[in-house]
Amino acid sequence: HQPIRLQDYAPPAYLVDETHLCVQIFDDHALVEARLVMRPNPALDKHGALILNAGDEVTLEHIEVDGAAVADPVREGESLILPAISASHFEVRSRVRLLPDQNTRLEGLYRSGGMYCTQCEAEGFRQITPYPDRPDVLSVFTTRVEAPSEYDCLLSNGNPVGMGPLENNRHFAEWHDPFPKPSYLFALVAGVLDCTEDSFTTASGKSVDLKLYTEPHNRHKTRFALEALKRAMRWDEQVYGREYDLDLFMIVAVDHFNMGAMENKGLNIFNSACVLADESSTTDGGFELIEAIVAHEYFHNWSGNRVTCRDWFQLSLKEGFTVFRDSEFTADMHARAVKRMDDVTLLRTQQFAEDAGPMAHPIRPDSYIEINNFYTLTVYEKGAEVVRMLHTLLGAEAFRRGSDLYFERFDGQAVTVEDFVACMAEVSGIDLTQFRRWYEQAGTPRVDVTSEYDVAAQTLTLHFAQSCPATPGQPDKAPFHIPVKLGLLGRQSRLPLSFTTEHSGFDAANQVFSLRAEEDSLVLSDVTEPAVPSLLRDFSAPVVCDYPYSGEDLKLLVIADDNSFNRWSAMQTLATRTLVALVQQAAGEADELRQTLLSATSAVLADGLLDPAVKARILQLPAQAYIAEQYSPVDPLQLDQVHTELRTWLACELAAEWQQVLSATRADEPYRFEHRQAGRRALHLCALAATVLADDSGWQAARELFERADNMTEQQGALRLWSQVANTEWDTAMEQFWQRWKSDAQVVEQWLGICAQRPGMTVAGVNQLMQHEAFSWDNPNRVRSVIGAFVMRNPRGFHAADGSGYRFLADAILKLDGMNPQIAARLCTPFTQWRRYVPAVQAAMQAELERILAPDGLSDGVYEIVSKTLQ
Ligand code: HT7
Ligand code: ZN
Repeated sequence: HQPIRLQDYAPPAYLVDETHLCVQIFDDHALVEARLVMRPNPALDKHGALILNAGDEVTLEHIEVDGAAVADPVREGESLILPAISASHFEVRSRVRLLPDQNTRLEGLYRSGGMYCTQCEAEGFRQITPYPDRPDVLSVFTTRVEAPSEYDCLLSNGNPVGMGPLENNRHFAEWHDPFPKPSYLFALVAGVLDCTEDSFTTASGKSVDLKLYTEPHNRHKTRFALEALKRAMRWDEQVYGREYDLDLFMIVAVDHFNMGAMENKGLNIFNSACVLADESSTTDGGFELIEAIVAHEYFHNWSGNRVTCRDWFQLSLKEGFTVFRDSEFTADMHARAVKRMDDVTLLRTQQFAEDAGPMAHPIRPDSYIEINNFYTLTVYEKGAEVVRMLHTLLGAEAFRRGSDLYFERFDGQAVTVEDFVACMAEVSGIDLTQFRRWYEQAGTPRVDVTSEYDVAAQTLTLHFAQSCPATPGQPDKAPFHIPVKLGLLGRQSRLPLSFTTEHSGFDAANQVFSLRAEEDSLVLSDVTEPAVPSLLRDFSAPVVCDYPYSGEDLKLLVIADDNSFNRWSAMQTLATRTLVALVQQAAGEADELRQTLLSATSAVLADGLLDPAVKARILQLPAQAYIAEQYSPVDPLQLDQVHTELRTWLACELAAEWQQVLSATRADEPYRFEHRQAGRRALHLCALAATVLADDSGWQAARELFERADNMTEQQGALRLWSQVANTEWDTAMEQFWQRWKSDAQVVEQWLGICAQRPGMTVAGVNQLMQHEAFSWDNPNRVRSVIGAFVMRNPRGFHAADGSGYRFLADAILKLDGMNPQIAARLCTPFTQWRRYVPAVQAAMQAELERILAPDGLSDGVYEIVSKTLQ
């Protein structure tokens, strides 16, 4: 379990100009022949041994250099070491045997149901053929696929260049990808597939064929993704000036997949759950997610594929930038403020916890044991926030010039985050030296703000102090460059106030203060009345911003802030403070906050002008996971109880108002996925949640909705809410739902999730659920739907006082580690917070962590997380 360090980066000794692959698929094995046209890297004086990566799943049958067989190549771990070569050009040929049917790790070439497919990022290509499997080796690929004729679709990257029959009822297809690419972008698919076709004409008039391949029974679920793809293609042209470059763009849906999707050049491979959709079986959340993922993978064609990463430490270069791009796309397609609330919720509830835990790392980590562990919320979501801050600091126009320069200067190259930031600095003239610390320092910074108002001078002075907690390996942090977007709200007038300031760090046009020092003060003049500051508008930086607001200040922001994101944020702060006071049994304070929360909630419920989607989000209490970050030690069962009690109390106190919302938001038109309708449904489900909580017979409203709804959002929403009241009618409805949907894999996954999250679910119950025909250990979606949902979204079940939830999770991790270590490592997440809990919980979790670490042969992935968690 050796760490790899950024500081040890060395350029590749040899380059690969051409990669010619022949992949032959047989019933019980596959053969891969490779011909690599190589040369020593001209940038280096000395070249040393030729080291290829060869994974443990490949059986080497033959290898030769320029026609001379290498009899006994040295194999050390995943390295295949060949003698140094001085020729200016040379060819390496190899032949290996693979067993795709036995590949349960879903990395390299594997079988998913009736098809063969590949997953190469980050280091899966070495499980296909010996190769310099690193992102800074770019090569032009030509791929021949041979398979039994029944597999009618044989696909790979680029353009098709040949196909035809072979002996023994076999056939072949040949593909050529003219764009040099790293091996992690290689892909191959062979299967009996149905193809839905479409086309797109680029801004410069080129016609691109779009093809979405699925297993035949899923053909009816392809339209939405294709439409989303075309929207994304147009958006990337309009907003970034990026056109698609090949004549063909393909997407394939596969059922067994470790993550959401993969941006292989010209041949994206998707988890079926992240691409297949139709109006009867997909929820509003599902549609939005699919649209975002389709766009994300498409956007990688430039941010990741045409310009790629020099090494895996630079992962956020492509992922942070691409998440920023997909998030802006969604904001433009639907509602900007709502998208911001959803993104910030994810960041605050999960990424902040990661940043405060034992796996905390900068968005550019400086070491890793298993790179798959670093596809994290920090690299993706915080990485996107860092790009967003650049966008805020530069403004849209300069940011676009920076991205144009980046794509133009580095097209066809493998680069670093410094290269990206340097382009942004060059076009804007802004000194981003200090800003680069965002890439280097882990942890969530805090910005503490206080203020004083001088009535006579009409000045409001804001005092800022920034700090950042210590994280593993980084005890002290240097100050960050933090853009704080702000506004003022008059305490009496309840109106936005204008102001002026002389501070050179204040961008008046955008109302953004650049906080660079550890402490700084901003004097705002012409402030005509006492004001409540509205800080960190639109979440202008990924920080915790604290100001000593009174409950009434927060209520004023909730009701009257002209920044709708901050209305939501103020409500989150008010609810968080209330919950923390309740948990800590701070009686007087808790009661006062609770009353203020009640009256703010009532005002929001009565606001007829609010977008229902915004209203639904404002009315949602922050998740328990977020509250658990605010204090320690946490008793998870007590937190769950307090959270439920507060929701119930608000539901009972405002029962009449909720009833009104419930009837006002009933569907009055057939289902369509669009913002206005989705907002209405979200609010309807909020009101239904209150109804179920407030009244013993409230579950009947859930049953009524389940029976009436013409769509999956409301049917599933109703089933989830109704599940809080365990009754036989619910069991019957779940059985009915199962019978209706059991042949739809995506709905079955949702159904399993509802079962696993049901209040009252125990380990015994989950074990029983895992005997159900719908569960399978070798399908990551099913594992996530049952085990993931139970341990991450069922606090009462997972944290059962007898420790059974922790034992269950440790057993699952150990079992999965031998099958699919990536999935096993992801499941370790709930244990990483163990030190935040009360002593009894800590002791029980620690014992399980030690049990996981005990056996020999643990994967790097699980070892890294568990050992760092115990440190
Ligand atoms: N770039 C991809 C990340 C990825 C992945 C995808 C599927 C299976 C395994 C994987 N390992 C890494 C997905 C993305 O961010 O677009
Ligand atoms: Zn990505």
